[in-house]
Amino acid sequence: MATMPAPTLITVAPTGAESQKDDNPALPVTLDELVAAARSCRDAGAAMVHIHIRDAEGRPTLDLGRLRETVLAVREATDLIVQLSTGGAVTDPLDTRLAVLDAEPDSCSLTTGTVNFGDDVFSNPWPFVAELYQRTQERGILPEFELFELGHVTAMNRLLDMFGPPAGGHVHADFVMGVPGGMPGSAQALAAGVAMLPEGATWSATGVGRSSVPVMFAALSLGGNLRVGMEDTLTYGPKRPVRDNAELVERAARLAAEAFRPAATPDDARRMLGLSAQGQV
Ligand code: KMH
Ligand code: ZN
Repeated sequence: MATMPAPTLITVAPTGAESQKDDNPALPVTLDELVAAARSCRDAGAAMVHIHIRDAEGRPTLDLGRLRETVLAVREATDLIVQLSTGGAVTDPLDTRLAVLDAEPDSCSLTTGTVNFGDDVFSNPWPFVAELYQRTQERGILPEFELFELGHVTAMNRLLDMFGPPAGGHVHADFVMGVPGGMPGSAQALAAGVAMLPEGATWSATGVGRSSVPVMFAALSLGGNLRVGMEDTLTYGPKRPVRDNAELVERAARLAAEAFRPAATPDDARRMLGLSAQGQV
C-alpha cells in the first residue's frame, strides 16, 4: 500500500534582526505585535515560529527577561513550536547568544559556521558551535541547524559525529539561501545540500529576498519543508510589499496543498521532529 506523503512543516520567521518598521510597517517588533503575528500565522498554517525580539526602541536584543516573557506569551496564545534564534544580530556577543537557551524554548536555531552576511560577518567559530550544541543536548532543546552554505552541512555532520545525535534523537535542518555571502537560492544548491544530510533528517528551506518563491518550489519538489516570513523577505513579489507575515504563510500553505502535502499542524510537526506534546524532547 502506498504511504501518504508527510505534511509540510511551515515555519514562520516574523521579525529577524535586520529590518525595521521603516522598511515595512507590518514588521512585528513589540511583544503584542509578535503574539498577534504568531496567532494569525498559526491560523494560516504555520506550525513553528522562529523568534527574534526587539527592545523598547525596536532594536534587536537578546535580553533574557524579554526572551522568557516572549516564550511564555507565545505559548499562552498559540500551540506553535517556539524556536528562539541564537543567531541574534551580527553584533551580538557569543556568550549572550549561548544564554538564549536559559529562556527554555522548545527549539533554537544553531548555525554551524561563519558566513559573510552582506557587508557584515555572521560569526560562528567552531568552539562556540560545539558548546551551543552540547548545551542543547544537556537541556533537551531541539536544535534547528541553520545552513547558509554547503560547508555548514559538513560542519553539522562533524558535530553529530563528535557529540552524537541531538536531544530526542532527531536531526532537523533549515537551508537559509540567497544571503549575500552564502549559497545561492537555487534548486541546484538545495539538491546538493539535501544530498549531504544524514539519513532520516528532516529539513526546510528558506530563500531570502527574491529567492523566496523559487526556493519554495524547489523545496516542495524535493520533499522538504518551508520557512517563510518577514525576517527573510519584505516583498510579496516585484515592487509589492508584504501585507503581513500571515500573507507569506498563506501562500506557503497554498503551494504545499497544491503539492498534495498540506500544512502540518503543530502536533503533526512535533511528531515529525521528535518533540513531546509539551514541546520538550
Ligand atoms: N540575524 C542573522 C545574523 C538565526 O536566527 O539563528 C542570524 C540569523 C540566524 O538570523
Ligand atoms: Zn533568524
